[in-house]
Amino acid sequence: MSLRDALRIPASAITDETVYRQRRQLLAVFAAAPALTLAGCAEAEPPPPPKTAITPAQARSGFRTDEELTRLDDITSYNNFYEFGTGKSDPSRAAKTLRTRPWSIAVGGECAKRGALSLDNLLKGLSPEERVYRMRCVEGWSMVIPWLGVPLGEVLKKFEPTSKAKYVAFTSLADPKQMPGVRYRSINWPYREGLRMDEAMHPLTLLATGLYGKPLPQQNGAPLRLVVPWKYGFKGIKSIVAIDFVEKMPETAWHDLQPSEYGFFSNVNPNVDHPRWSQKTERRIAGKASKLFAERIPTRIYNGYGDQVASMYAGLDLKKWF
Ligand SMILES: Nc1nc2c(c(=O)[nH]1)N[C@H]1C(S)=C(S)[C@@H](COP(=O)(O)O)O[C@H]1N2
Ligand SMILES: [Mo]
Repeated sequence: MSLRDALRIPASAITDETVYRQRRQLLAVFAAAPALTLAGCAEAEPPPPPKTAITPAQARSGFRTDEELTRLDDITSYNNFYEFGTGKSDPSRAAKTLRTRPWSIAVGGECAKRGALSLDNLLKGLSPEERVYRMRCVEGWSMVIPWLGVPLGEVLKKFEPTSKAKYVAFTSLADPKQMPGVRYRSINWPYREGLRMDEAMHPLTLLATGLYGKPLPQQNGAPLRLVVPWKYGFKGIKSIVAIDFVEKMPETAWHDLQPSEYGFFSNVNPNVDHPRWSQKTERRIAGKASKLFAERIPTRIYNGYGDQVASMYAGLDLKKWF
């Protein structure tokens, strides 16, 4: 077990039976690792978020858009889901066999009520609502998608996060039996993502259960995936199996792979380029427009959701904390 692997175990995955063994492995790894490696892991923490309050009316103004919807066909056949291959058309073919029932999510870490929860219990008392969000991928394409889902904050509240919960860490399923892509080291599996607590509790952040009025197709992250409309698409982690409240900024799959290209915040920002290409414009995959020849349109800061989210980043240097 590498130091990386040892540190990646979500708190909720550590049961009484395994904790002793894992702690021994962890200690062995720490003992073997040169001091420099450990120092290198501890990246500087960003300044604490400003205390802001968003009114429900303000939030609701982000739930709709008049822009043309992306066709169901494109949403379900042009995907990124590396567990099923790195090609855009791989997931729509290979993910059909992913079993999404029964499904449970382990919720743990800094909260009063930890637990392994079934999907049905997790959503109890919450009826999915439809919200039309723009989604912007770091590769330069974007879609407009009618999602079905529940506000993530409503779900998280039930677990009573403690004052130590500064971030929320998410982990995807990584089952090589069902997910052929997991046999390749394209990503250090499992896929992981994270949000700052205020971002996770923000009313625009959706735990999506479906799209176009139907349950999520497997290739789009069934049965539950994250949708954070003001951030690049890769923050929208799919097929979530663990959620952990944590004190320190959690490691994320793309940052782990390429820290210079993918930051923790990943807010859509035309003024901060990806090191290998500009982020100033995007190609909207919508309506009948062809994917390849759609006109480029200017990308908006926070993907156009500035009214709803900019106050969370007041005073934060967006070039440093990209
Ligand atoms: N588990 C997992 N989640 C993931 C990914 C992935 O490879 N694995 N890809 C991300 C990326 S890069 C994007 S752009 C979106 C794509 O979502 P979509 O296929 O539903 O459009 O999912 C994100 N969530
Ligand atoms: Mo992406």
